[in-house]
Amino acid sequence: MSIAPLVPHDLRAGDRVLPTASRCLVMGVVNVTPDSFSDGGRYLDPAAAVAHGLALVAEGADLLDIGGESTWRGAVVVVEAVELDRVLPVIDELARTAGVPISVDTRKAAVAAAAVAAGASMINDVSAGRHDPDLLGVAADAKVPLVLMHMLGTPATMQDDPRYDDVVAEVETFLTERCLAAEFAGVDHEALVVDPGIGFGKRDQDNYALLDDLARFTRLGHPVMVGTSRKAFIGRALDSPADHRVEGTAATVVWAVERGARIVRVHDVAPIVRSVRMTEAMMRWGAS
Ligand code: PMM
Repeated sequence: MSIAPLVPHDLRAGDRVLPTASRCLVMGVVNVTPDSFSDGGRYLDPAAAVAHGLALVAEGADLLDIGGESTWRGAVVVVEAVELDRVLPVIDELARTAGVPISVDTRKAAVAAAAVAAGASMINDVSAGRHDPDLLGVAADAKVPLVLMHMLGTPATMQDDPRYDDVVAEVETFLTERCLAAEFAGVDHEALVVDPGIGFGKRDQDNYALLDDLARFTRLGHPVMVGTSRKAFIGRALDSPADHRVEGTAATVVWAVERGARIVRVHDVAPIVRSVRMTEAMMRWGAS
C-alpha cells in the first residue's frame, strides 16, 4: 500500500449522524427493478422490497440504498414516472419503519426530490450530477448527503472499449471537478461522498488499479464509498455467477476498508458486516 488513508468527516442525514469519521458503514442494496444484474426482479413488488430492506437492517445494515433504475450496460432506460412508481412507496415505508437512513439511487432530480419528500435522507447519483444537473440543487436544498460516482460515459456506452492513460488520476480529477460543481450548486462540503465507480466503464485492470490505490481518493477530504458487490470482475476472477460472489465481495471489502473506504454498498449484508468489523479490529489492534 502506498499512502495512508485520511480520516473523513461524519455525514449528517436528517437528524442522524452517520459516523464515517470513525468506522466503515455497510449500505444494504434494495433494487426495485426487473433487470438488475445481481437481483433483478426479486423486489419489484413494493411489499417484497420493504421486507427485504427490513431484513437487511436486521442483518446489520447501517443504511439502505433504494434504486428503481438499473445502470448496467444493456439495462432498459426507465422513464421518470416508472422510476417514481417503483421507489416512492418503498422509501415512504422504509423511512418510517427501518430505523436507519434511506438513500435513493437515482440520476434524476425529480426522483431525488420526491424521494427526499417521502423520507429519504441521502442521494446516490451514479452520474455525479451530469445526467440531470438539477439534482445537485435538490441535494443542496434538502441538505442531505450526496454520493458522486465516477462513470466513463453513460450506462449505455460505458463498457464500449473503455480506456484510460492513468485510471486513478483520471477518476481523481473527475471526482474533484464534480465535488466543485456540487459545492458551486450549494451542496455543503461536509455532505459529499466520493465513489470511484467500480465496474462503470472500467476494464478489470482499471477496477484492480482503483482498489489498489483507493487511499488516494480519501485525499479529496470526503468519505469514500465503494460498490464491488457481486460485480462482474469478481465473477471473472472466481468463475462464479452473480449469486455466488459473496466471498469474492468480502475479499474486496476487506481490502477497501483497509485502504480507507467508509461506506461499502453490498447485497449480502450479514457476512459483509462481519468482514468489515473483523478488518477494523485488525486495523485497531495492529496499530496499537
Ligand atoms: N453500483 C451499482 C448501482 N449503484 N452506486 C454507487 N454509488 N456505487 C456503485 O458501485 C453502484 C451504485 C450497480 O450495482 P447493482 O445493480 O447491484 O445495484
